[in-house]
Amino acid sequence: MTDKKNFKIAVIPGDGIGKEVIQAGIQVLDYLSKESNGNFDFEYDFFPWGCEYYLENGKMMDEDGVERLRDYDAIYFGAVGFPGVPDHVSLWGLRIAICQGLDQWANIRPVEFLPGVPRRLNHPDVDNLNWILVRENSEGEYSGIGGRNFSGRGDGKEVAVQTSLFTELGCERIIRFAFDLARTRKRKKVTSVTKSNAQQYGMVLWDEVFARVSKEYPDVETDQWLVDAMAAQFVLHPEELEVVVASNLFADILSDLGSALAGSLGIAASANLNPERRTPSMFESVHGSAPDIAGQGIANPIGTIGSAALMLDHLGLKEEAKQINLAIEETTRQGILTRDLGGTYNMKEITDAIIGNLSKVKTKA
Ligand code: GGG
Repeated sequence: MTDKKNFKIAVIPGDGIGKEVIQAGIQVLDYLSKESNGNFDFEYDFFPWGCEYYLENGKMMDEDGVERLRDYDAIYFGAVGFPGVPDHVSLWGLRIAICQGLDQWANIRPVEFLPGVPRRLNHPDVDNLNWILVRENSEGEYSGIGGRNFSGRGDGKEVAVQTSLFTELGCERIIRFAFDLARTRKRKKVTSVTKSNAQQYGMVLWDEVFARVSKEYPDVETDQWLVDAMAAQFVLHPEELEVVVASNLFADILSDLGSALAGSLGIAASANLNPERRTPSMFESVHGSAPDIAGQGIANPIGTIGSAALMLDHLGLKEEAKQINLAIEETTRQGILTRDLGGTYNMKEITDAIIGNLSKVKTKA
């Protein structure tokens, strides 16, 4: 365990079900800190940023928001996006502003097949599947470079340019991260995903960097796929997947596919990491704000609680991180499931069950 005992966490519930699931995650964190008998605790500062904040203040977060987050040990994030604010405004004004502003360049998104969850995937070894997506989180298709021409070409003749940015440094650091991660896994394998037949500049650079870096990891198996074929591989041969590294957009799409195959987007956790630890990392479920079910108390908290486990692991509380994951598994094994997984339980019931299972699984963690 880490020497540090008091962790300062910036909490950004954000929008929609983000506000609900983040409370479930905090309940789990508080339970663990209480049970630690003073070994560690969490001090939370809540930030009201999000779409409501935008409607009142004309901005998704304060101007100095990124700077104010710098001194925290971690950021715990709910979700962003709500009707009334254009999605590109809310996403760029909050999540991307933080990820890019704090150089959280590695986004990891484990795909976990939990026991007791009805799978969408028909695979003989479905119970033993799990893999991890490594998403480049600072550039690629999310470079934000481009523009629209409003110069009066006439109706129906507007032009928009959206440029992807691939730098050798950006490619190298994420590819190296994926190889280092693969070395910690049972099967040491990295799959690189691009579309370099069609994207002949940036993604060819990515491929070249992948080939160069892979030479330094002779103990790690490699393969390379085009993103369309990789989408099919997720369904047809998921047993071949271990660590999958891809650009910002491609890994975002593939992680939704992976978690849907495992049962639901509601169970997918993620971490936006600054691996050098120069800045705080941010932990959030993969799912968005789900306005259609917001405020009803029926959202699945597993993705957000699983993200708390990734946060504890990052903070050095490895046993407690494992304990959370085992408690989640135990809960789904017992058939305690939200509606997205075919169950009838609400968010509070699932959260209480996970907390109830934390002590049960403690000795196994
Ligand atoms: N909790 C994740 C979340 O709110 N995601 C909203 C979203 O649209 N994200 C887009 C992205 O991650 O690229």
